[in-house]
Amino acid sequence: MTVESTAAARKPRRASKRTSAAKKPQSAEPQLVQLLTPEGERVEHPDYSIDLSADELRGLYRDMVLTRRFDAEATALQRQGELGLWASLLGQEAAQIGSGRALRDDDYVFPTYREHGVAWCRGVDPTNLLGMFRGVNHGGWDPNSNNFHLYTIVIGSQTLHATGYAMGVAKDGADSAVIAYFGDGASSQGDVAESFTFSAVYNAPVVFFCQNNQWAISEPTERQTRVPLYQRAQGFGFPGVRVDGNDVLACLAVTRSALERARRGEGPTLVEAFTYRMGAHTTSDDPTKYRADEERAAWEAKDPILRLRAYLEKEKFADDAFFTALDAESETLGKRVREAVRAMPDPDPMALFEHGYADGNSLVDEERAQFAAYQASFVDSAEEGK
Ligand SMILES: Cc1ncc(C[n+]2csc(CCOP(=O)(O)OP(=O)(O)O)c2C)c(N)n1
Ligand SMILES: [Mg+2]
Repeated sequence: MTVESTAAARKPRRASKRTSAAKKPQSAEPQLVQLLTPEGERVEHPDYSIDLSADELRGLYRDMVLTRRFDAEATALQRQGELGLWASLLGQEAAQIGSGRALRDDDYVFPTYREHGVAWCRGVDPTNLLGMFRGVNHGGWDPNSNNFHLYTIVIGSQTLHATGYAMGVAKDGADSAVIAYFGDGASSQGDVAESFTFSAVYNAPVVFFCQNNQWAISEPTERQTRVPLYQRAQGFGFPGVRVDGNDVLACLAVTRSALERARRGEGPTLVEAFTYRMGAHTTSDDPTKYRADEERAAWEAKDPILRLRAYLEKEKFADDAFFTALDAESETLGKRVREAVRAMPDPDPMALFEHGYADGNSLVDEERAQFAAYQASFVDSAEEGK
């Protein structure tokens, strides 16, 4: 190696045209489907309309407020050492409640690890979401009771599960639909591309709901794609649409339309919900290390809950008594979750080996025996000390 090349190698790497993430050209920024502006003004969209009663609108608001309260409680519980980890959905309430409320009971959901709002819509008790994060169970709910699959941490893999399930639904001749949630980062996974291919060619009744929350831990969306994510669908032969992910009405309308399309046997749709992760990736992450405060502030102005509240107040769809009662309900929920988590019994350590294989497995049997011996070694030393 020459002196020059060594010196060059030591220089800090400057972003070059080749390595830097290209700034997206303005023309590549498409219009979002929006039915409620950040200021809480109702607007119409030529392809998506929605007509909800005041009661239904208050219902969506209540769902978002209680989900945010639950999420805040879980974050606090992690900080108090009651949970090992928590992945907050702060900022993504509209994307999750809008899409979650578009579903029918017989539809099936394949979530990631952040879909607490969708779980809420499915009727999964929020306390059940916390067992895995406390480390006392492997999941915490029966997926088939609410047609809500267990949380999936292997990024993107649930899109394949959803596609396979949807192909099965079609073979059964049912008119249910399937929805797979995933993130902007997951869109780079091979599994997601494979699920797009399979669902397209088999015309599977599945909706791919991508919450583009702008970040995959510390990687911005510019590192995942050169085109708006929803445009990926075109190359696979099915429609894609970008919706304002902080607008619960638009998320509901767009998801409903995609689900209806799936039910009619017209195949998959990609919905890109353009939103923002207001909090950290998980409680183990510190976003101040990689993103600017101004960015978060800009998104705070588009808060999904505040904009629906502004609309409810302006149209007099909700009064003070409603908001006060909801505050009280939120506190009751927080308290219930806190107490339930603290009361969760520690599992038998040997339960770790259960549920991996229906019919057992020799490797797991070996590991179980090793772990049993290890556990027993503690008992022995305690006995010896007596
Ligand atoms: C296959 C795989 N690779 C890497 C990881 C580590 N990991 C956990 S979350 C995450 C980022 C996911 O980002 P995104 O899909 O945008 O979802 P978000 O967390 O923003 O909701 C990564 C890389 C993982 N869990 N699984
Ligand atoms: Mg993301």
